[in-house]
Amino acid sequence: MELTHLPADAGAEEVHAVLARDGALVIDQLASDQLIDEIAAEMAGYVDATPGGSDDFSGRTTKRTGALIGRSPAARTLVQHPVILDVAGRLLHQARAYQVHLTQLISIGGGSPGQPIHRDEWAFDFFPFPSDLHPQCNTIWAMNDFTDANGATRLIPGSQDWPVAFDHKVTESVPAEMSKGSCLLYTGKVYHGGGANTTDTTRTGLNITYCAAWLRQEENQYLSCPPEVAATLDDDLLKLMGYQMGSYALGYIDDVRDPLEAVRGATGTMSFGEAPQPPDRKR
Ligand SMILES: O=C(O)CCC(=O)C(=O)O
Ligand SMILES: [Fe+2]
Repeated sequence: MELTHLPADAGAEEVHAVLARDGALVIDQLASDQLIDEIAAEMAGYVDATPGGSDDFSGRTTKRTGALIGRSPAARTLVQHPVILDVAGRLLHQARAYQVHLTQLISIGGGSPGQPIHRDEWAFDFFPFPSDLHPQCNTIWAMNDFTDANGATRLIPGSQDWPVAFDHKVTESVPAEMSKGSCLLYTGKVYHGGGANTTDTTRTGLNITYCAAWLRQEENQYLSCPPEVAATLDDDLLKLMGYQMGSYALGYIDDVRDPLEAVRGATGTMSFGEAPQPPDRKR
């Protein structure tokens, strides 16, 4: 199955429908070159200082540079992209709230081998989520053109319902070739992996992922973004980072205060809010 591409003006309903059907799609040129260049400039020093990965899965010649919310004001625009958030809300609708899971520039160096084909939701300690329960919604924004040769992310569209298997072959997958500024969306269930980079230049993608707010985040947002920077962020972004209740009783501070009070000071709202209702899982 080929990967569907939608234009930048596609609405959240259409994007979500393709994502639910295929497990992945590309929205072409959703971000401007200028915004991508700003993020690259803000992150350049951090990328230079990032070592390669420590194992074959993360990639020994692949750099993973995180903490984008604290380090790159321009990246916050992508973290809060309204269509992406709308789509994430639709995919993760069974949870009361969702949150940022990780922010990471993935720089696959020239000559890097391909990453093993995997599911991102395996990060939750391989918990066997039901096939109709989505814990995670993912994006990779192309910081430069993604080609088959330079390590475009490879995916197996339609594989989101397949049984668990650790030996899928790269030959089963297709490359998410896309131009700079395009956004690959994929669920936590679809089989995929970073492609082999057979060129001598680096392929860079900005991986921004979201998960149900009752799960642990892959990138610890409270510790990755210094408190003095967090104090400058708007409430919506702070909530998205996890300064919100993850469910009726998840995430309060001390005397059952809303976690946003850790940044804003007393707001007078009790964190528990409404007593819990039996869940309507809408499965
Ligand atoms: O960099 C990519 O294209 C994909 C990386 C990936 O899938 C991962 O690290 O989980
Ligand atoms: Fe992945």
